[in-house]
Amino acid sequence: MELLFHQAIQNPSKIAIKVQEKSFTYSQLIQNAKSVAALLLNGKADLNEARVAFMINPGFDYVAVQWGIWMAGGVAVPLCITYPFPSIQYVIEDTQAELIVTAKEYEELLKVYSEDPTKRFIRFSDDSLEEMQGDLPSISYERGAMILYTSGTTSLPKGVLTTHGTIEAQIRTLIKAWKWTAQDHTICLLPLHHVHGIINVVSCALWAGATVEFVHPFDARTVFETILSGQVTVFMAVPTIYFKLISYFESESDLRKTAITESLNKLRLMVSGSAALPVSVMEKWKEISGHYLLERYGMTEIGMAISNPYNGERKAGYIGQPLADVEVRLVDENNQEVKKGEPGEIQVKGPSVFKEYWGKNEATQKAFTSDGWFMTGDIAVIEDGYFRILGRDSVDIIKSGGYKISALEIEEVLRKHPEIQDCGVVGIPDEEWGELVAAALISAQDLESKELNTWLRERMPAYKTPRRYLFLNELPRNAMGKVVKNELKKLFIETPQ
Ligand code: MCA
Ligand code: AMP
Repeated sequence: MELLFHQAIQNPSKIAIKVQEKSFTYSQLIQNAKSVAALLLNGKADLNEARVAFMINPGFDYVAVQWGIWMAGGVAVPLCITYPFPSIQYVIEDTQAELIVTAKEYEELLKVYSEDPTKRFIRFSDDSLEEMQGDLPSISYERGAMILYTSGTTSLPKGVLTTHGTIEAQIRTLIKAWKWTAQDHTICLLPLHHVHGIINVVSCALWAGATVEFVHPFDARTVFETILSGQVTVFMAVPTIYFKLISYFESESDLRKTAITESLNKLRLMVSGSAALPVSVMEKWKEISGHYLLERYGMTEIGMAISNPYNGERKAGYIGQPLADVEVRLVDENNQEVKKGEPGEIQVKGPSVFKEYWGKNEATQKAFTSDGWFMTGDIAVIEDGYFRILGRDSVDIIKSGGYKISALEIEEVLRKHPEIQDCGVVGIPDEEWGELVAAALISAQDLESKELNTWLRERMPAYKTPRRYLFLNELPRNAMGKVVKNELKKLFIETPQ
């Protein structure tokens, strides 16, 4: 990642990060990152890929700590700031994090680790950060750099390990495709425990010497206020955010609408991804902003792989064409390339593909073909040279608000509830969220959904908690006794709320 810092060093007095009224230059960022590295190294020459879990709000300190970990040779493990303790504990234990860095706000939540002699617990505040200088290790591309957690077809989330080389390849591809420059100014409103916020927004902007303005937590009014200030050039979000922005825009006065439209018009690029962009949202956004949203496709394991063009036609309902340096193919169930115009699974190869699922050799092996293609599980077709997603090969993966959620993970938690005998979780289509998590329950008595949600939120993140419940006497099953998820989906859709 030395090149990431190198670009930053070239623009020392330029504003790298803005958070509300505060601005931070590249030289402050580099200095603080070096001091964090020295603090983490604590006299050692190299962290040698020790996992460093950190829980810090999006902003200057977050980036300084992430860069500090990379400079010191550690593996960055960003903790989601809205997770309840059991979800955090899973990540810390699964990564066997040796160092834990926390902002003041999360000290209480993580305090059990301050008493753990096997871990170094660091209460982070930049006031306590002395200007430290020290030798930094030189780090080769193949070394591990980051672990991000993703839900899949197993009940427990998997850690996706990327190397310095992977991350650099992911950034370089996007810098080139979307023409990032030092003149850019972007807004970061996405969570920073996923690729979309970390790589596409923050890392690309800082690699290019641009400015990242943090708007956190997401709030439509603040987003429009920031855009109205006239500096923003690039904007990236998930479809749910565009949906929310449209709703807010429609509630504004005509005068405000005109002003917002004028300032949106001045941006050079607006991107949507992480979930399918409904054509209706794309069309409405075009009316409001004058922009054809650039829709692209990616995954935690591969970064971005397919994108509509920067110049050229952006097709509604399509994810575009393979990005430079990313090999993409569509295959049938025997891993044979499909004929022209036929649907197949998207498989990806190239330097931006992750190294392994952390500590899960079998899962890693299963995720790749014998000749090294990563199997995404997404089914697509190519029409007139553009890829169109048709669906996924697993009904157990749900995309809601851009978050990937495993139905199996939720079922496992629900089954621990003393009143629940059995359950089945599915995703049902929803205009705003893409899909909503819905749970069918078999219980001794009908449970209050409010109480159930309170119980669940102590055990899983809010965005994974079911939005709809259905109490049944039995679950629809096939002859083998397996729950038929498509039947369950139909039941939800047919049952009035
Ligand atoms: C929150 N709520 C939800 C969800 N999230 N309901 C259904 N589905 C969800 N996913 C509920 C909350 O529980 C709450 O309900 C109410 O909505 C408001 O919650 P809040 O947290 O305030 O919502 P928000 O701040 O408006 O959040 C919406 C959001 C957020 C900003 C769209 O979901 C978000 O940041 N999504 C982006 C996720 C992301 O970055 N994905 C990229 C993954 P109540 O009021 O009852 O409490 S990386 C990836 O996918 C690949 C690499 C790629 O291609 O990018
Ligand atoms: P994640 O594991 O959170 O990185 O989510 C990756 C998944 O998001 C992909 O496998 C796709 O199923 C989905 N995805 C990402 N971008 C798009 C898109 N533009 N259209 C449809 N699905 C998408």
